[in-house]
Amino acid sequence: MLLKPDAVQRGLVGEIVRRFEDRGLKLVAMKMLRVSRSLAESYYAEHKGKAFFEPLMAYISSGPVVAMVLEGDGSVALVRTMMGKTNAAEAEPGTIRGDYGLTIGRNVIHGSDGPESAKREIGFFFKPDELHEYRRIDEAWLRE
Ligand code: D4T
Repeated sequence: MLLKPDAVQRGLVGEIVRRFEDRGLKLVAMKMLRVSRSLAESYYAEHKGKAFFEPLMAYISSGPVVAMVLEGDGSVALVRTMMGKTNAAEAEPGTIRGDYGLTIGRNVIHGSDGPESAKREIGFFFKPDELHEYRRIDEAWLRE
């Protein structure tokens, strides 16, 4: 997941991380960094040539972001449900974008859309030894 520059600028990092922690997802890596133009182009390569590509490049590299890796049962789908629709204007209240976003171009957060993209995206931001293996003390109480 990536907390985009607007999440950082608007002081939403703690609130968003809290939602995932409260839900029971395990935080296994976290880093603040500035996304370079070349990293942004690789990350969003599938969108190159589209009308929103240049504004997206400018936005994502406009300030620091927070990258993180969350682990848990069905975490990819769960995170996407909690984020809400890509276009924040259509996101349901109660979702992150539905509570904190107003438009598609400032939609606060990114989450991988599947295990393969998660693997690829984790590789952009983290070395293998930056992913931590540990047990949360409440793990026994999160599932039957
Ligand atoms: P992110 O990457 O933010 O999780 O978005 P999604 O994975 O849900 O959506 P996406 O790849 O389709 O879009 C990537 C990114 O581009 C912005 N965007 C997208 C935009 O500014 N205008 C648009 O019309 C679209 C389709 C928002 C997210």
